[in-house]
Amino acid sequence: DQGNEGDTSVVTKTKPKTARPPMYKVMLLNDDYTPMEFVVHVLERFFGLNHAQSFELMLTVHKKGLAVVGVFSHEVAETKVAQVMDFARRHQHPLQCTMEKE
Ligand code: TYC
Repeated sequence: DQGNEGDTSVVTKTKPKTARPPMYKVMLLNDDYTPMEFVVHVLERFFGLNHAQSFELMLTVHKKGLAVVGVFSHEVAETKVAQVMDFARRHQHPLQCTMEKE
């Protein structure tokens, strides 16, 4: 699209907007009690990361307090959070998982 305002030399382009769904960051929070191996297992099981990636990301959460472990559509993000929270609760670990609009 090329809109030329009257006969001036100013050319403006209107960008065709493709609708994208909002995306959500899923974050894991550090705590003092959840075993490191459990967090690694969670990352492998629910986020499709390999062992090395999971270990590295677990250490990032451990050192920094939290980290984004994935970015998903609202529905998928909600499912991941629910799965992690339920899995942690069933194993009686205080691990917290939250989501936030990107
Ligand atoms: N800080 C925990 C420990 O020292 C390990 C841990 C890592 C817990 C990441 C939660 O999201 C977490 N056992």
